[in-house]
Amino acid sequence: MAVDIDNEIVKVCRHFNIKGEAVSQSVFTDGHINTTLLITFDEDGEIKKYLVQGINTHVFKNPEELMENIVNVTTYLRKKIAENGGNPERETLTFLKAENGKYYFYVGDKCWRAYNFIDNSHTCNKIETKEYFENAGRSFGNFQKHLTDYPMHTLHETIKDFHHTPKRFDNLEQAIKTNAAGRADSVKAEIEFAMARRPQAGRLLKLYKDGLIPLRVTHNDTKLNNILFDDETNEGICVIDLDTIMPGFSLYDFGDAIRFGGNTTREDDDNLDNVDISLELFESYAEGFLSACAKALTMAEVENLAFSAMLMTLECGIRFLTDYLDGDVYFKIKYSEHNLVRARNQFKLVYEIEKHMDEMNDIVMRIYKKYI
Ligand code: ADP
Ligand code: GN1
Ligand code: MG
Repeated sequence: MAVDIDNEIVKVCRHFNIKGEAVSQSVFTDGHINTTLLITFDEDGEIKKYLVQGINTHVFKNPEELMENIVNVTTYLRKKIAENGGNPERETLTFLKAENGKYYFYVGDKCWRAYNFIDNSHTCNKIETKEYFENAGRSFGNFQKHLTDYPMHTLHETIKDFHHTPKRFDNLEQAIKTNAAGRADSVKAEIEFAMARRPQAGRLLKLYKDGLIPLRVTHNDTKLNNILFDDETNEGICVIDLDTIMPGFSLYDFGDAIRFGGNTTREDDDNLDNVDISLELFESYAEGFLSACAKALTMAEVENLAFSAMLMTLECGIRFLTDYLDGDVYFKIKYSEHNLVRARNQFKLVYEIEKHMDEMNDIVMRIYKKYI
């Protein structure tokens, strides 16, 4: 969406040594967390585009550690991409150093970063064709593969216990008790739906404790609009939104991608009749993902891919519901019931995934056997 040029944003750009005359500006409204602007400069006749992002410091409390993770990982990825004959300028993010020598800069209490805009690319909020989703699976599978040998212990935990589902249940319980926005009585059915599934929340953590699934370097926010697709080929070219790269389970990344992209409708469609799991899309993503990394997975990981789709959807629903109870302090909303609509949508999807769990497991096993 084009907006007038905001001189305050131009001033932010100057702190990142961006030169020239600002000629246009627009906003990306896809993300629920950061404030993302595209700003174009004319530098002596050469048009240059930059992404300038206001980091949400309510969510990411330590920008120093956040940017250390991201810069180290993108530097590492750049090498890997080049070694594999790819184009690092287009296939990973390149962050700009600010005048203070850091990759972020405070203007007042607002924290900013700037990076390359990847042109001739687009994001998707809803799958158009199943090939798209297979491409997305391949992108996230390759992302994980590229980071297999990354020194995991050097990563900071940018959001503590991000996918710790049992703790997400604890947070929900706390939000019900506190009832900050006075909404608890109006969501009894949603609370009951979630709480009935609490016994399943610790399953992946138990598998980890039993040594059956390993910690890996994971993205942790694998929604479809966190991949840039090439305008010409529709191939996934670049994985973006790297704020939550942390040690995690491969199943988090798989499940979260299905949660968003495997839904037959948008995450915030308020017509629950539209919400269903598309087995066709599930199969496409599993195909792309397993073609990239099947050999690296343990059997317990493979056996829980379908389950992870249920768990990550449940967890996200719980987070939306918790935020609704807290008075919408975490996710950006466009209207007052937005988080409730999102939570209901996710819970309907959980219900559908549960119904189709056996079929989803069969699909996984069939594809897995092709790649080992
Ligand atoms: P959030 O954490 O709020 O989701 P993102 O980093 O995902 O923020 O950015 C929001 C949106 O901005 C993305 O979904 C995408 O549409 C667009 N975007 C982000 N980075 C780039 C980039 N380097 N090139 C082109 N578009 C981008
Ligand atoms: C947020 O930043 P964005 O919009 O890509 C959230 C994810 C949720 C998602 C739900 C850091 O993702 O965890 O799954 O919304 N990111 C953070 O759409 O909390
Ligand atoms: Mg995003």
